[in-house]
Amino acid sequence: MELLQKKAIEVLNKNWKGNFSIPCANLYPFQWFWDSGLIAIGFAHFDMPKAEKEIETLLDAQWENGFIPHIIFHTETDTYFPGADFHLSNLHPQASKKYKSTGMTQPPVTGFVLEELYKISEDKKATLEFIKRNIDQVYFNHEYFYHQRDPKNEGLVYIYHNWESGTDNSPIWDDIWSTMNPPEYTFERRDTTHVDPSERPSKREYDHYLHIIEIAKKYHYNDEKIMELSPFLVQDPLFNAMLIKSNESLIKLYKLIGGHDAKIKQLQLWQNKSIRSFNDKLFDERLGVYVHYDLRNEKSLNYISSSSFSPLFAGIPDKKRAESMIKIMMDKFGREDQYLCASFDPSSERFNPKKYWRGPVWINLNWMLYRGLVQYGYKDIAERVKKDSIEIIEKNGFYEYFDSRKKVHAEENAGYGGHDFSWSAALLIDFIN
Ligand code: 2M8
Repeated sequence: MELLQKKAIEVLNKNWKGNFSIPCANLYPFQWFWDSGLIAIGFAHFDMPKAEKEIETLLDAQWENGFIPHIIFHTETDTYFPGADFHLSNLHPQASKKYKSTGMTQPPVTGFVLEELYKISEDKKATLEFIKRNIDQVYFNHEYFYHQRDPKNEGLVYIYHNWESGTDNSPIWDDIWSTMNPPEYTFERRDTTHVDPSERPSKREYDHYLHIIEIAKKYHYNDEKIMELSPFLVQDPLFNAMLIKSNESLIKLYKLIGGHDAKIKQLQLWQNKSIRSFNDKLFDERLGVYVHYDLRNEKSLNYISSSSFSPLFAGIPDKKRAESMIKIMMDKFGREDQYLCASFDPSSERFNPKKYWRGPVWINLNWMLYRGLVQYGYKDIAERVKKDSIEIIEKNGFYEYFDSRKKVHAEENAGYGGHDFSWSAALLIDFIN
């Protein structure tokens, strides 16, 4: 285990660029929102100044309206498409003047990351000072979500692009692609020069991704216009669970700091409404798990994915519901010949164990699942998730995602996508400490 930890530290230090981290070389050469948060948790175990700097740099790119972008383009490299010249964040009048970025966001992990840093810290006083300096920006980000992304005032925020979900080519989005017919754009993909194309989204999928951005750009990334016109408008259980988990952390941290009653009261109001709506609207009684809701077409997207179980991490289901969800997870995803936890329902015909978010195991989702299972008292299953996560890294290395079928790991390298991947390293460190 010591050797594995040493290697993980090497990966993080290699991907550290002086004031932020890249997810991995070549494939992802900039700073990504939720990667950054999860990477900071890893650094906190052995280099707190880097953990703090990672978060400070992320927050430094916050827009004047509280929005935090999903990619911050710190350099000019053209090894990634679509880059800064495509996204053109400066179209938005309140965009950061200091950094070029995208005009979309990602799962809001920063609140709970601050709490993790505090828990890990051996110098709580100093870490609390760091939190004091930064927490209001995170609060401002939540305010943005509740004011700009919750048109029905339900406490559930929408995402307007699959890249905002973090689960880019999930089979769930296929239902939305079938409602669209974007032009066939001419562009040069860069991801498929770094990674086997069979492990990445298709060209036609990219047409859809670009088309949504073109619409948002046409209206200068104006939230109201996006809400009105984006063909993709989804209430995502993973995204909303991250927001709820982060709300809870902000409440705890503000209490610890003291003197922030108004903010605590507001967070509590958001939190109560969010949890109520989440349970009422996003739970599918027939499937017995949480699902996505397509706000544009007003219908549930009834599929089971690893996002369906992420509400456990945020303490959203009651005990009875949690119990039946975990049973479904074990029946469908937890067979002995499978590693926990595939990113999409292995019994579905849309499942693909090699293709990115269509089936492979992801360490970040496993880490959340592990925490959720521990919180609900499912120690044995939690241990299996942890053991599986460590084992697939030990066997293959710090890949971006891994085949969920155990037999493949016995025969060949079953790690896919980017290699020496930061959050796989960071969360491995957290798993074993
Ligand atoms: C993947 O997404 C990017 C776009 O954001 C891409 O494919 O180019 C996703 O796995 C996302 O969740 C992740 O944050 C990003 C960087 O690791 O890569």
